[in-house]
Amino acid sequence: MSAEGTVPDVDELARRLTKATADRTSIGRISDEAPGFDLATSYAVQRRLRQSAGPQVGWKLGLTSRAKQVQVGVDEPIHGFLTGAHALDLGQPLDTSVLIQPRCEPELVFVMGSDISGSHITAADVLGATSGVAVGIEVLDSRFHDYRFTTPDVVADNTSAARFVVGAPVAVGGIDLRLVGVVLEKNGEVVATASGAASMGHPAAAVAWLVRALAEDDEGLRRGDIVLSGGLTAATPVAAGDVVVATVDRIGTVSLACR
Ligand code: 0L1
Ligand code: MG
Repeated sequence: MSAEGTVPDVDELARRLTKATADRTSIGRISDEAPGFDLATSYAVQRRLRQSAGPQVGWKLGLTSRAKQVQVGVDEPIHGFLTGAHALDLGQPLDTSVLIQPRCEPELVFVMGSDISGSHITAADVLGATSGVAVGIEVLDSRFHDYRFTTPDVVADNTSAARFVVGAPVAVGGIDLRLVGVVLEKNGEVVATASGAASMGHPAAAVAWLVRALAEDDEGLRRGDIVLSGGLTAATPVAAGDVVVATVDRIGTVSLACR
């Protein structure tokens, strides 16, 4: 970055975030150095990270629930990408030693059964294009000190994405995703609860928001993509030895052991 307040260099910022991940060392907010750092530039940084991130397996929404927005002090939804390197298999432990400050949150995960794109997509369209919905646990790991960031900071940091695990998908027909109960447990204790409506009123509405946002870049969802539709509760910090369990009524249960 050149002088204070000037538009940051996209390549330099992508390098800085990549290094923070590799070094397992958090960094200061970009927005503190460059008040002119805006959302368009931050999504450009994220696109640069995506170019070198390996095969993409899907997308994620962030900050779609009030609980999440309050936790990090950012009050608008954002989106990021997921690659195979982010994925943990069922039963695979989370290696916390390669992360900076991991947190876990429960997600409803959409598995797309057909391509969907466009700037007028609704929740009903999303449900029609969905082959199944699963319970997921997302592991976040902000590359910024203490999860302190503005919207452009966290967008550039690919919405704090680090790892995720997804359970077996079930067909959505007949299940009102607004009403499903969500329980997040850590080491046998309930740490947070929610219902599906926590994510923008309906998790499919959150995915529709994503599709409309992607349309601005002439992108969309493809058959087989998975979409993390947004953390339904505040995220809980985890360390080696912890076991996190996410349960969603009528959808299933997923657990994640941390070592
Ligand atoms: O997936 C999310 O909701 C996280 C978005 C980024 C905010 C955070 O790190 O909690
Ligand atoms: Mg999330």
